Amino acid sequence: MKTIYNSHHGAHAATHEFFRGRLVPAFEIPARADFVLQAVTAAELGPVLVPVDHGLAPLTRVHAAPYLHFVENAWNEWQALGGEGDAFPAVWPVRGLRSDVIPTSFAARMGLYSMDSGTPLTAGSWEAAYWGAQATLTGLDLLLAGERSAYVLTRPPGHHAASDFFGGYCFINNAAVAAQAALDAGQMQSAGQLLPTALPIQRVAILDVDFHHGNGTQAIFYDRADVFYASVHGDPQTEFPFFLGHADEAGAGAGLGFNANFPLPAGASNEAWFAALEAALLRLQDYQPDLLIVSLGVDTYINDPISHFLLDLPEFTRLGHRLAALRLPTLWLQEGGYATEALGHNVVAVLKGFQGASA
Ligand code: Q9C
Ligand code: ZN
Repeated sequence: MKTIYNSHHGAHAATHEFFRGRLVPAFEIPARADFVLQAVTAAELGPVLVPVDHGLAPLTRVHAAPYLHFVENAWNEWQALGGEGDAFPAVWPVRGLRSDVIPTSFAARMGLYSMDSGTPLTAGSWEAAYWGAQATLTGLDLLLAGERSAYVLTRPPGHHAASDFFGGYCFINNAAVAAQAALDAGQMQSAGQLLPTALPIQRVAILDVDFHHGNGTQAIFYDRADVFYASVHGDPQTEFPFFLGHADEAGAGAGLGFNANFPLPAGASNEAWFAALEAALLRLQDYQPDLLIVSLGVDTYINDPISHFLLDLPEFTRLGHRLAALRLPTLWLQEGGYATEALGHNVVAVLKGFQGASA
């Protein structure tokens, strides 16, 4: 399996984040990807490639242009204002306040385009997130050319980012960018505008196994039938992102029936986790997707510092093995996982489990 490594990830390097209203050392740090790269290399998973630039257009297919423009320029705005250290939002247009008039104030726009104060905006946030999306698109290209799977090693993660806001450490929703680009490639193919590739894609499934619900991914495709989203995650009653991810969120309009959430209580057993995964996979197989995108968060790990599931190496291997049995072209995207030193071993266990079972 090839790895596409976002070699720009280190540009996004926060020292601190707000956690329950206090500044604490950041969890989503460059060392995460460094440890994964080390483990992928040591395990000889396969060649490691760098991203090819596909430009901004594929990002604008799932993100609002004014939002992308804001994130791209936010650090310069913050610097021009004399901002010291990383930038954080502190005020949001919640119920009854207006979000149709866009204030000129930088602080106000930080709030308008975000969902939480736990996501520091740093000097290189845009660079890292932009190249993460490019790494994702480069991985998709490999699948479109007929490869069985590819792993995108990137940070910051993506699944909490919605069309027009960042949050949960995420700026660009890589899973959404990939799903949309795959459908767009399928469209061009049926219109005869592209050389036929191995895969004509009309239906994409996103399976999100990160500990946290992927509110951004769900929201982007909520009213659509061409992307099925399924997630197993900590119950939003007690876990971030709190305000989305309940079991009754089934999709809306044309998308009704194409969203499936499987929340589990904090501390859920591995047996319960795999039972939820099976329920998600039943739905996913019913959908008969042409392509599988996995939002691979390994913050389900028993020793993760901010999450509360109990998976360990054998369970990660089992996950990879199980997903191989779906026999689908599979794009793996790195999302969360904050037990930094174990991160690489956990990811490699999943991917080796997949590869072993695919061989
Ligand atoms: N004040 C991912 O795993 N932090 N994001 C909660 C509560 C948010 C995790 C802080 C955790 C986001 C991709
Ligand atoms: Zn997570």
